[in-house]
Amino acid sequence: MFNMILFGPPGSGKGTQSEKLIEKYRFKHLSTGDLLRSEIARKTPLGLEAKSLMDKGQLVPDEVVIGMISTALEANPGVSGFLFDGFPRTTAQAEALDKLLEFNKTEIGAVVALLVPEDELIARMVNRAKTSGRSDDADENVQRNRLEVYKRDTLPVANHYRKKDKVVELNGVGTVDAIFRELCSVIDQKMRIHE
Ligand code: B4P
Repeated sequence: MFNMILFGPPGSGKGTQSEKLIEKYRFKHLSTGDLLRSEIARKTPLGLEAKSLMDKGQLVPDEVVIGMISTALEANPGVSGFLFDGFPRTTAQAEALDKLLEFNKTEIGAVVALLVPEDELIARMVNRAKTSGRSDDADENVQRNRLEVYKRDTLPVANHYRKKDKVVELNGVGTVDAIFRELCSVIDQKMRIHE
């Protein structure tokens, strides 16, 4: 079993690349952003709480997302690997994930971080707002807040995995296909080591 985390700031292309990776490697895709948006679409109590936080560019509480991931892991026994997209976003989430995986006698094989400059991130989110219908994309103040939250709460997650020697950094600027090729070459190499 090979599990990986696609790491990067909001708008860095995690969702975009995940779609291509799951097709090629048949990972089970676990995107906390997608799981939360599905709760919002179904107007569940969790979704209503999450929406008000996401619309301000804030993170949803750790216990909520950890609970969602724990349920998803239990619901998918026997898969060849998980691709975590947008999770973990805090050190507490990373520690909880490590424990959940250890309990299931597995671990994270690689953390691939997409590096994209801030101006490019804002430009992409402004562009995504035209078609995504996502209320958290519509306002530049919210986008800036998401980047601040990322620097404060999420960047430390990279250090958590750096200490375990799991992080590979990739340039996230370029065509989607060129970035995908680079990603595949890192994953193939990590999978060979993991075998
Ligand atoms: P997410 O759904 O994770 O989304 P994201 O970080 O905004 O975007 P992503 O990196 O996936 O970018 P995409 O491929 O779309 O989070 C949304 C919110 O949910 C968070 O702010 C938070 O409130 C909440 N949340 C989620 N997980 C949580 C957690 N674990 N804990 C707490 N709260 C959580 O790419 C962006 C745009 O760029 C797209 O338009 C795309 O077409 C374009 N693009 C992609 N690659 C490109 C390239 N190479 N060149 C040019 N454009 C590109």
